[in-house]
Amino acid sequence: MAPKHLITSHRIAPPPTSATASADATPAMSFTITNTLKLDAQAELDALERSLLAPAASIPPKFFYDALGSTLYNAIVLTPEYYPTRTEAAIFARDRNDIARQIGGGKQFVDLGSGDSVKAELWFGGLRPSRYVAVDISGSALNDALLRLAGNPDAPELAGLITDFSRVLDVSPVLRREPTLFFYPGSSIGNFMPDEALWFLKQIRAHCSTPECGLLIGVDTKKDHARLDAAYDDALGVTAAFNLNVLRHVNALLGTNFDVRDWQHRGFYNPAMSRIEMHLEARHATQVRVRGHVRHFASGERIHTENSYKYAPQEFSSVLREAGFTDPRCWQDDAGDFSVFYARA
Ligand code: AVI
Repeated sequence: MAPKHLITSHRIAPPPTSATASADATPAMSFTITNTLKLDAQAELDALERSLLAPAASIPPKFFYDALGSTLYNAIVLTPEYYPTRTEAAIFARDRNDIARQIGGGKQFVDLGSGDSVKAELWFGGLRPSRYVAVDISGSALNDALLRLAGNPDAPELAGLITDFSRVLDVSPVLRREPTLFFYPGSSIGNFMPDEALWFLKQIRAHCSTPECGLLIGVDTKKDHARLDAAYDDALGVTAAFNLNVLRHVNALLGTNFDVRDWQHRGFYNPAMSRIEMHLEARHATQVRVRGHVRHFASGERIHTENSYKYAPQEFSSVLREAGFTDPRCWQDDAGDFSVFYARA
């Protein structure tokens, strides 16, 4: 049980459904948000400093997502080149009934990285979850999403957990020991190194308290290299802006003096590693103040900002089995550009 001060409760009345309905006519809905985010800000900044001063400089991808970075990410998914989000949505739309039959109705629905909860909400009709648990690092996104869902008369019981599961996944403070569907769409599993991805899946499996529990997950596939390159280096330069914006965010957090104009975006598929790599490359020799240090960058030197691993369907089925899941089922679009898996505990 989380300490009391980490829990906030909301009790709201959904908006009237017609001009004549009054708030009294509709039952109030309430939800609880638990916060276990032990964000040690100083330790995070110390680690960021070390990664910038390392011989092979890097910036962890979580620093992409300040307000502008999140807006740019929402724009990336609209570019013609970035196929994963719309392809996953098309698979869900086409195969929703079949997938829902495999999962079975009435389960607790745990949404890992819930964001605006829009993807999850589309499953409420077919799955009739017993309750919906939104899990996200952003308290404001989670609060906004649950307030919106509380106005949906078809929404199940609602709960939220603010936590950073990129290191350790612990949803036990909000989980009930009952059949549970874990939902991890969007191919974010690809942003983990393969050993971390396996560890993350094992942690989900460890939260499965009954054999009726399972995982529904979206995974990007290997494909033509030119298409992969284009998806992470779009013609409009949206992904470039998203990548470069991390320097502005780091300046704000750490007081560094990166000049965005000194850097250029590099995003390409590395077939030997089965991953997209994103880097920021110095356009010319430059130096940057990092707290009390000066970091010299040679012309062409790179800062590694993200990996996005791609998995063939058979490969990812094996990873799911290795993590302790059974009977993985896979749905793909006709071109095989994206995979959706459901695997039972
Ligand atoms: C969040 N994640 C699944 C995206 C991806 O495709 O790896 C992040 C991204 N980076 C650049 N474009 C999209």
